[in-house]
Amino acid sequence: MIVIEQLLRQRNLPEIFPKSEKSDFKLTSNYLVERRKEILSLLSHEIYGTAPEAPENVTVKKTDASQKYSDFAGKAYVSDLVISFETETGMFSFGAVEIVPKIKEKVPVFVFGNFRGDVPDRYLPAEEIIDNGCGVIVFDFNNVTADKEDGFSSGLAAMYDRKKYSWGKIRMWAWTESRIMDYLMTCDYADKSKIAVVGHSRLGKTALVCAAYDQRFSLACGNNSGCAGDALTRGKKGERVRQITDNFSYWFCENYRKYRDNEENMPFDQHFLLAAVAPRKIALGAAFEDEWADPDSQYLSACSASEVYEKYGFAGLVHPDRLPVVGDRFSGGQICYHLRAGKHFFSRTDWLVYLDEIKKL
Ligand code: GTR
Repeated sequence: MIVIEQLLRQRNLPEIFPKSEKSDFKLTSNYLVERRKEILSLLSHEIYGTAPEAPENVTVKKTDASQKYSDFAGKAYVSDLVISFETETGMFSFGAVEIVPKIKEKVPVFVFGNFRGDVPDRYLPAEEIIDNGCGVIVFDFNNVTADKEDGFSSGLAAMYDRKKYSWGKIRMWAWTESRIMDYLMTCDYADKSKIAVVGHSRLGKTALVCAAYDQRFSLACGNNSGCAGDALTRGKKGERVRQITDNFSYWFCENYRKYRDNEENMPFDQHFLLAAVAPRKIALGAAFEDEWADPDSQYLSACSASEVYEKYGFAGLVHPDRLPVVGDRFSGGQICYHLRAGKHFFSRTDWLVYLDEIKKL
């Protein structure tokens, strides 16, 4: 791996396992568990913010919605869900749509934060998901808290004191996906060992953050997640900490701003986020024309996080000694990376990869 090793050296990344510990590294599961906790607290402190404890009870009101949307030629149960839980200042509820194929076996399920509540949607090929024997619970992230700078006054953001929890909105959406997981744990139709979290772009960042903190997810699919998602920040092209915090500072905790034009001083990089998902599966989608996200930096992040998977005794990203080209799909290990042609978008091509990966669990 001469080429890739050299490219990684140029990025000057912080080590997931600091040197002193590495030299007399003992492969104890306890060490890996402790290091994951340290990485998560670093990510909470420096980028995504801290979140409240999970609520004790999550209740769900379910109503048939097969007429409202479609039941896809009678192939699926489609329901509106209202998901509720107690917060520090009262009850909070948000809506989602559940689509479950009418088959006898337990099914793999995607938790999907989307930009809209439409079913199907240009980012949600619902019938194809059903035909692949999978279920999906989709929600409009604006129903949780608005995707705008509003002084944390909308939805879930308004329910908690931000002096107590430093979470930005990415962490809020991710935390909400865990509330959907709370519900899924009670569903007979769901194969609990095959639950994935998936999202595109800002919601791809969210999906990775969700799976990093919540080990009940067996697969995290980050589509075109880029800056503050899967892509390495050091040496990144396109969007960097300055741009993302200029436009979307409310996605993060305050501390992230310290790294504007100062990325070399970050005590982490985005491979730490992937490391916190290990040894569970990750599927990363990149698009050739998506220079803002930077497909090479997405790929190198996966290469570098592979070290952690190896410590757990698995292969991470199985890849050749070169940068990716259009059409590449590396899915031989626990990390899958694909680079498709075209622009920043959540396309059917991407979904077909994630469907393969969930079915392989
Ligand atoms: C962009 C943002 C990216 C990405 C994208 C999206 O404007 O700079 O980080 O999240 O939005 O969510 O579509």
